[in-house]
Amino acid sequence: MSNLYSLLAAGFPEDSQAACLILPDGGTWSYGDIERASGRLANLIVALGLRPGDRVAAQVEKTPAALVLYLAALRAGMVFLPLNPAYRRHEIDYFLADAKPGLFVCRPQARALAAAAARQAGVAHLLELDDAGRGSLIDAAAPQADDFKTVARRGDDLAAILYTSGTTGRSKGAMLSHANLAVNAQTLHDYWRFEPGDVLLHMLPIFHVHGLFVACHCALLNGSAMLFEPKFDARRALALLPHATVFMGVPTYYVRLLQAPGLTAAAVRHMRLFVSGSAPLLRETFDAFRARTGHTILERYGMTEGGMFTSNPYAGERRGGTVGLPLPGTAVRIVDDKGMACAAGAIGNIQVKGDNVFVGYWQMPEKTRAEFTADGWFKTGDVGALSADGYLSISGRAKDLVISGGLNVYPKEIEDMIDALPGVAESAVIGLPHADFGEAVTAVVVRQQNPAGAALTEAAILAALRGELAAFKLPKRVHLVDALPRNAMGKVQKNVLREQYSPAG
Ligand code: MCA
Ligand code: AMP
Repeated sequence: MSNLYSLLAAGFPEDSQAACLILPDGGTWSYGDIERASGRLANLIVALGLRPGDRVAAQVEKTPAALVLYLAALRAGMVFLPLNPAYRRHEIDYFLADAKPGLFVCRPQARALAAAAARQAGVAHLLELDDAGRGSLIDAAAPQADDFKTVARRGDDLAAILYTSGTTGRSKGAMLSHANLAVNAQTLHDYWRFEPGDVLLHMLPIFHVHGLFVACHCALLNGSAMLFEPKFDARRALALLPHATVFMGVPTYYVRLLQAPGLTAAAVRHMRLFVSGSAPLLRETFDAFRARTGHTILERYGMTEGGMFTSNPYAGERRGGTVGLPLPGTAVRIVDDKGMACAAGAIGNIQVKGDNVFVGYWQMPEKTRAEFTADGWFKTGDVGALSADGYLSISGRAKDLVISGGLNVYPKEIEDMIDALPGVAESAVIGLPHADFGEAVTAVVVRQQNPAGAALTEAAILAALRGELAAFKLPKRVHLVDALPRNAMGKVQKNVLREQYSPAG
């Protein structure tokens, strides 16, 4: 097994001038440009003194250079660590201290914070990449040679670490190997029948599995052009869809597309495939999209800890309300709380196994062991059922997790921060149904019986959290109450809170 980059590059078109990235301003990066630019950056990374296995962290906006940085890290044998630009100092400190990258690439506007965080974590090199794809990273790479011999890697060598927050409040770095990513890329490329001439409309962020691995890997492996947009925008998507054949998005994208008056069958006539994932696609969205466009969205299911596990079929029945069938090479089983297999149709814990399933959590061997069964199945923390004909439906989550607009928010992290505020006795964070984001982060806070408690307001709590947390994690509402509902064991009954505060409730 070789470097994942070599697998991807084997799919690059023969004509190195063929377009790889087409930008909003009409500018184009050819496949040759990608190869040369990633060569220069790989040479720079090596020249800085990083060695294979070292981490390269990036907290940058979505630009061609950001994607090229990922490819360069792969080529040089480094372990890539993408970080959401929305993360604040508190979050970045943790990731840098935990992963100890040799190089951290930040945005110039975040330089002061990044420098302090990098100093504290002992990161040797800090370079900048701005929102136009320029900066000291690019300047430093400019004198480097375009040619770079991609470093050989073994299948189990790490290619990336992606942090997923944890139910305990502490983030875990999911270690993904070259083989994990390669096998999933190839499987999805084949299962979704990528074909010559496909053009991917790419509007997802590239700091998560969906945008970086699922979307980019399929396109690169196919030698396809990507209409590479900085972010999702429904109006812009409608303008670009006539030039694309494949679109991938989280359910919020489909909800917003349906609200746009221009979404008609004619507007998406050339499309071959619409894929949805990262959060549950409501049946009404699935049905409305089909009625309006004639296209049946293909829903799939996966996790940072292994990429995609299941997918509705390309040619067979795409069944609304399900996430389809186990992908080739991935096994899925449903077990009860004692680990016994559930019958078809019965709801239980979803477990998966396959070469795509991650290596473990970075420097957390015990956490890793706890998330696998003795016979090697990964416990997803999702709950669902397999139909007699093999379709998986997800009915809930055993893990305490809110998914808002396709982004994960772990209540424990927010609760810990709220509980630390003066005047707060305790708090519970829940997800409530939300028309746009699917779920909305909501906090229920109990005041202390003292002047600090009496002075607490929703606005004050939100203001205190804003500086500390990525904005997408901020509660959309904070409710102040006298007590939280508890069961006989003393556990907070979040289901009761969800009922009480849900919009329809
Ligand atoms: C932005 N905001 C959000 C979210 N995004 N609030 C809640 N949930 C969100 N997801 C807040 C911002 O902090 C800001 O708040 C305000 O909304 C406007 O920000 P803006 O950036 O303009 O919002 P937007 O452009 O409308 O973004 C919403 C979005 C975006 C398009 C839904 O979040 C998005 O692209 N999500 C996709 C994420 C994704 O790629 N997930 C895949 C993960 P304020 O005004 O207070 O500052 S991979 C995964 O889950 C697995 C492996 C899988 O199966 O794929
Ligand atoms: P992440 O930790 O960002 O990788 O998010 C993974 C989680 O997203 C899974 O464990 C599921 O709870 C959820 N998820 C992903 N795809 C789907 C889907 N199609 N339907 C329901 N939940 C999904």
